Amino acid sequence: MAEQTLIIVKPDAVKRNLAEEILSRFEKKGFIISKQKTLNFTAEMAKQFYSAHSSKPFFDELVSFITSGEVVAAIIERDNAVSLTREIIGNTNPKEANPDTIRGDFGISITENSIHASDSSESFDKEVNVIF
Ligand code: FUP
Repeated sequence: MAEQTLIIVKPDAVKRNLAEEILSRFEKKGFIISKQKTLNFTAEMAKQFYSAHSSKPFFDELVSFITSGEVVAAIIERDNAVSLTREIIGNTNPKEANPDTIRGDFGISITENSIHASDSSESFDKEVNVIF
């Protein structure tokens, strides 16, 4: 059965004109893009979106980065969407991500790691309400 997840092409990748290439990787894997939107996060949205990390030492950096430029958000769907998407994006730290994953190929650093993807359907439900 089709499942939905949320991906966000982050400012580092949008600035390098990688959004189309990144979205096409998902289409090639059989995902349907059901909604897509280009936007700028406000600080308020960023704090809500990353609220699970609010006590972490990297929280301010995370908020500052995600609000630093345009992002491209998409709701994508296919069977097993959440776990397959996490495989396609790769390890949070691009230095540890496999080649052929999005973060392995395009990520610059653990903060500027090119893409976000929901890590569960509960996260998807929360995140989608911040963005769409
Ligand atoms: P992920 O789900 O792979 O995006 O990773 P996390 O939920 O653990 O982290 C959320 C975001 O925080 C990551 F995309 C990058 C950022 N982060 C840092 O900037 N520094 C860290 O040490 C860990 C995460």
